Amino acid sequence: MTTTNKSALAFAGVAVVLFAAAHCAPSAPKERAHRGGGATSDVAIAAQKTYIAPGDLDEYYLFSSGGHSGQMYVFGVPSMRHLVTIPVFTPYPATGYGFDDDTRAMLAGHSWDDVHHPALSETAGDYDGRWLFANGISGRIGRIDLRDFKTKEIYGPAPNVSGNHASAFVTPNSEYVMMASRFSAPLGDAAIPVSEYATKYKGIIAGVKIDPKSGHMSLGWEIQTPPFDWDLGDAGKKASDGWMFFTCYNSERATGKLEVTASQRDRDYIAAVDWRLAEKAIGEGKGAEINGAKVLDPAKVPGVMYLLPCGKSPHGVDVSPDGKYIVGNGKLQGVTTVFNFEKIQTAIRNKDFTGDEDGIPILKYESVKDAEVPVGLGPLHTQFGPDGYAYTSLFVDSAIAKWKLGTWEVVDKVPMSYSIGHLCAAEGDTVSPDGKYLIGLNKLSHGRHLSVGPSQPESSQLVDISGEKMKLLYDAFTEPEPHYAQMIKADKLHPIEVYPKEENHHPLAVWDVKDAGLTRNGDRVIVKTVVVRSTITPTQFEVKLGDTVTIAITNIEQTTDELHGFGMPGYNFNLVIDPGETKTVTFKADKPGVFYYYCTNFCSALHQEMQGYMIVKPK
Ligand code: RUQ
Ligand code: CUA
Repeated sequence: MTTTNKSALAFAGVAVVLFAAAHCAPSAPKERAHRGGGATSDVAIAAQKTYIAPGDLDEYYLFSSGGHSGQMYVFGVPSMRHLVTIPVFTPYPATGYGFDDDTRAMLAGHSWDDVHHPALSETAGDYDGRWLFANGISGRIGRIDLRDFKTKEIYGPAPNVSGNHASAFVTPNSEYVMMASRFSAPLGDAAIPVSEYATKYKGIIAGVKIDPKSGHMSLGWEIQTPPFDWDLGDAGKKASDGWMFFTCYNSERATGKLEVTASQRDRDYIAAVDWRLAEKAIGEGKGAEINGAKVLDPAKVPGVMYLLPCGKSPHGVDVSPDGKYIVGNGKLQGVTTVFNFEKIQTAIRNKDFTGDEDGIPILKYESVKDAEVPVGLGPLHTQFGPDGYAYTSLFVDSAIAKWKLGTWEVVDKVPMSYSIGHLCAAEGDTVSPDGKYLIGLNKLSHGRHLSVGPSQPESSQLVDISGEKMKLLYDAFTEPEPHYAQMIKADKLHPIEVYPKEENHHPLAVWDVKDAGLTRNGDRVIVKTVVVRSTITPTQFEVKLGDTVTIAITNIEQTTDELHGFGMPGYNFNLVIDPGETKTVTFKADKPGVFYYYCTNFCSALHQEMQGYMIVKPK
């Protein structure tokens, strides 16, 4: 199908109308409060399916991106209860994140980012429960350790990657976590005017290498591209292992009002990148050094990158569990386009090209596509079930379509309230999806909850996909602003209960209150501190104005959830120290006076008594 400009604009018009409709939809909280019915009604069945009795546990963890909150939200599924918030790019006083020396250094002065796509680490294409990666638009990737649900590393900003939206996507054995730039920019620091965008601005696709033992991230390779806006990505798996796919819009290389200027062409592209070849080419020294990164020019590395034409400004690209199909979601169309990996390989072998973009061959559309599936208007993202079914979110139709791989038949639709973006099926982007549950991550929630003023919460809707027909089970709400989420079987994770004392090798740790206290070396002061129910030792200490003070706090508890805080409002910090953990905070004592500190985490009946004073003596 070719979509003309007119019909695309018409679809965009429909989107506007639907948005308006959603906003005007009368909310009827009274009626809603009274609906219900007998024990066999749909509502009762849905209630039973989502009800987790007190003390019982959920079957899945849902890791949901927190958008521009810079955090990740963790839910239990099917209850949809919010379990915890994991700060990644944003200071979070509730857990002391961004206040102690280590996490403050990790944030490096940044106080926010925009997280869209979580990526669980994989082994053989399946979630392995080790790490969770999260992209930051600023060109960073955060790594959360699922042993303790804490952010352990922030990589970046990666050189040359401008606007890291198409990220974080991991390869099937967590060899790489991928990045790509949404806002092309001149490479190097040249302030080249936007009028030279089409020729002087470049996009970048980057592979960040993951150390298989430690999870440590380091830049692997970069590929420069024409100034397209790279949007989403997915790694090939099984049949297509070794390849990476990225969608783009703005193949027009336009600037200004992209809404108009970047919607002129009937087709944009999905890039197919042979990441093993990229790795090899960098190893052979084929990259040019730009801003400290080795960057490949795909025109000079034949075979590293191809372009598949895909309907107008495609959004999500998703690879089927067997790796045979690459599904491009053409957000301004009524279809998703399914490409066949084998046909792509044949077309590459036969040089079945229709042209090139800056030396990158364009494969012939008719030779590589298998189907255009009429899913409905505004397809954005696709997830998979265990039984050959695919589920595509439809932003404009505000629905999820269920369709069959191979026969391309659309078999069911369920409405979403309202305007769904991403969707997430249980392990739905692995080589072995679970089915069972699907969550629609909606952009609007208007009228489906108690009003909280002009800014409405974000809405996630739980859908039962265990049967032939999809069934809406539950509405859940959260803070801004989930984009993508991933759902992993709960029994794949084994979080620790405490930090074992034997594993604490912190040089400033003290495990006995007798060893707590202050040591001075010139104007460097170290205060070794012990927190345990219900005293902070020392209960007071004195420093001099101008001293550089490090308070090193060890929580010597070995009981789960016995956290202690160390808050000092006068110097604007709050630390939270988990059982067995040592944290430090370093600051310049630049204000004289008496400053109280106290435990911020309720820990015992004598929690209120956990307090002390720092005296800063004027010179
Ligand atoms: S995007 S609504 Cu930022 Cu993942 Cu598709
Ligand atoms: Cu320790 Cu409250």
